[in-house]
Amino acid sequence: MIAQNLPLMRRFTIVLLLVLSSRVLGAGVRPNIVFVISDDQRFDALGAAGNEKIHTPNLDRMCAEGAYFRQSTVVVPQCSPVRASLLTGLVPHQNGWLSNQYHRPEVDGKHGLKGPFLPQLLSDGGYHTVLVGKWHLQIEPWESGFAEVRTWMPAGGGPYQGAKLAQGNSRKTTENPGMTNLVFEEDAEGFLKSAAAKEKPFFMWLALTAPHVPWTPNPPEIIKLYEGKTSDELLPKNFPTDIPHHDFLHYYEATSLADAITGRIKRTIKDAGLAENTVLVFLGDNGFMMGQKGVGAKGAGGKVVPYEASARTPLMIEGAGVSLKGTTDACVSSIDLPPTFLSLAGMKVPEHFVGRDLTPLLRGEAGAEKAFEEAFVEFADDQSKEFGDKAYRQIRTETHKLIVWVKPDKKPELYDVVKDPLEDHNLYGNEDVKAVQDDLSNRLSDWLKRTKDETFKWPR
Ligand SMILES: [Ca+2]
Repeated sequence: MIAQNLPLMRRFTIVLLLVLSSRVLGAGVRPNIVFVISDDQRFDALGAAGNEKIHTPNLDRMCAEGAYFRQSTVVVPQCSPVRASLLTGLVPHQNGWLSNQYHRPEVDGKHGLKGPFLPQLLSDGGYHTVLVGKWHLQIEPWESGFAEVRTWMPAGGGPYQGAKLAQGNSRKTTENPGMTNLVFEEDAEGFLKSAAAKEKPFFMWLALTAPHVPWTPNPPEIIKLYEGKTSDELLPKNFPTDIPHHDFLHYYEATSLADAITGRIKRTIKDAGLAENTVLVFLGDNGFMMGQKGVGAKGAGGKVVPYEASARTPLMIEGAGVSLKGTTDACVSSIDLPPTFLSLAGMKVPEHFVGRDLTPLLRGEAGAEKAFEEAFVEFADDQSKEFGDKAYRQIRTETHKLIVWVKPDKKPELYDVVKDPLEDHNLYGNEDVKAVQDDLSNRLSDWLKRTKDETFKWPR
């Protein structure tokens, strides 16, 4: 406490110094967290990933000024289950929300999914929790701990203009004439500029629908970026030129829209005077195959599979307290974000959360990357008609991945993701990679034991 008998100016100076020093040292200051989720953005739909044909200047700047996790994978490459995993801190085989199509009966329905949920924990810990954008879950946002539900989309997708959107604590939707992602942006910026953003630390979950199909229409300044280009001219590095592929022109437009929005969100954070105490996180919720390995050359089904373009997505973190700048090869996962957010908020991480706290990495602590030598991916829905036969578990390191299919008659797959980025050569069973295979197999088995995966046995 500051002594009451000090002259007023002196007391004021001491208070000012205390505030300043706590901000500089990060001690006791709990940062705001702005979490932007893009939809179906593959890892290489990003300039910083070596794609010279796409325009993502704002995300590229995040990769340079913040921490860019270029090896990052999502724990399940599909929209709804990855969101459920972010809410619960648990992977699908633990929380039961296995896919868009199938949830275990005991967790199905509006009140099925069990907490404690990340927003609830943050809210209980003194954070103001705000949702804007795509939701794609059956549980109500306000029942999972969002104190302020702004403009949101209960469904998993919709048109880029004239989408049916809800407002506040109701699922009732009305057609919004605006461009969907710009409506979300404006609403998110409305919050950032509001007095509420300065009252106490906040957590904002901003989920865009870009670049999920239908990819158009887009604003004129976005269309202009690719004027005169054709989809064939826009294939990313390594993409095979001799296979049917989806429409890269409009996929890139939609990705550039997500990029432009993220850039403006960042500027709004700055203009609102929040930059000094805000962490900005950008995550792609899953990738999109665009035709690779015969998956997703048409329509909306380019994900779920365990391959790089589906399971590997952009992840960048920058802002208050993040001293790690530039690219890291740490094998982090989307499931590491719930514990990381709680840790940033100075809160205890529940023991049952299976992700790892990224904050030692973000602070640039020596040796922190040792805890990130591997990441796990799964598609645990072995029940649905649409995807049931595609269920798998996967372990991925910086150099290799092992995929084990739930169906016992499907041969496991082992790839050297550095030498064989398109995963064309299955090395499983080759004598010269036996040591790698055994090591990955043991680590996968340990993970399944640790996460009590009762529905899948490995080795078998
Ligand atoms: Ca998605």
